[in-house]
Amino acid sequence: MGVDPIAETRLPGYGRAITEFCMKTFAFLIALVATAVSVRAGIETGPILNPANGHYYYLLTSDTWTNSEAQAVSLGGHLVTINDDAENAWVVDTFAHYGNVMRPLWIGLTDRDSEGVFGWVSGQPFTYQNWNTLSGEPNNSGGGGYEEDFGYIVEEDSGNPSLLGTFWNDAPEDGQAVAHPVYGVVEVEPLTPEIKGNNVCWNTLPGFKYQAQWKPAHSRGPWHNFGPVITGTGEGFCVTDTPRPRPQFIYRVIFMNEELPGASSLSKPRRSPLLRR
Ligand SMILES: [Ca+2]
Ligand SMILES: [Ca+2]
Ligand SMILES: [Ca+2]
Repeated sequence: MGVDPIAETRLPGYGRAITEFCMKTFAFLIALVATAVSVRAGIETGPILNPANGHYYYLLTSDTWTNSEAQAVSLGGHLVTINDDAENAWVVDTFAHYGNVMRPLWIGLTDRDSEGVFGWVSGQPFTYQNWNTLSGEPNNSGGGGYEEDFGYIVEEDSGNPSLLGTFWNDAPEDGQAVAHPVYGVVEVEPLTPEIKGNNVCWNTLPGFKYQAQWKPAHSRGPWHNFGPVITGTGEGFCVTDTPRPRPQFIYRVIFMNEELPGASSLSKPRRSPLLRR
């Protein structure tokens, strides 16, 4: 006795082979899932309104610059374009210590296409700069023999006395050699409608409510709604069959919900630039 009869019926190595097959299959599936979810960074918080420019911002989970930009595009924007000191300060104040975590922040700045020629991934002109010149940034090197083609805002305490918080540094796209994990900041300009044929189209944000309006270009009269109130899905949306120009109508899109995150400072519905045919 003492012998397990079931064990005796097994072929030698059979159970191990099954186990190995299952583990390899499982590992393969895990790898597939990991590949699928690693394409985009996640969303840590947002959207948050910057009252100074009417743009909305998201803080992403720590990820590569490329995966962070992929999420930014899916949200209808890009990694943030810093246009001036005020926007740099607002981004730092809002996100660099979010949740009491010290965070270096990816911005939409890269020289991946042409070494040393930095530009905004949004396509906006590169005018304002805030490089950490004390350490010679952008230097394309952390001394590790790798390229540094992606810009980030340095955290308050980088551990390097010549690399100061709120200034910019260039880093490899995985953030290697940056002292802390790097988090993407997304900027979305929610109200940039266009006229396409007889349609007015714009990029919507999830959960935001919009109303398209028109009036004659030279009228002091009221705005008229056309089309229904739209609840954003994150996709582009078009209101069809705009009123025809006789002689000329103008159009705009307004936010309908004042309960938007961070929107309490708005005293009246936010509206888009006027569109003219
Ligand atoms: Ca900006
Ligand atoms: Ca570079
Ligand atoms: Ca650098």
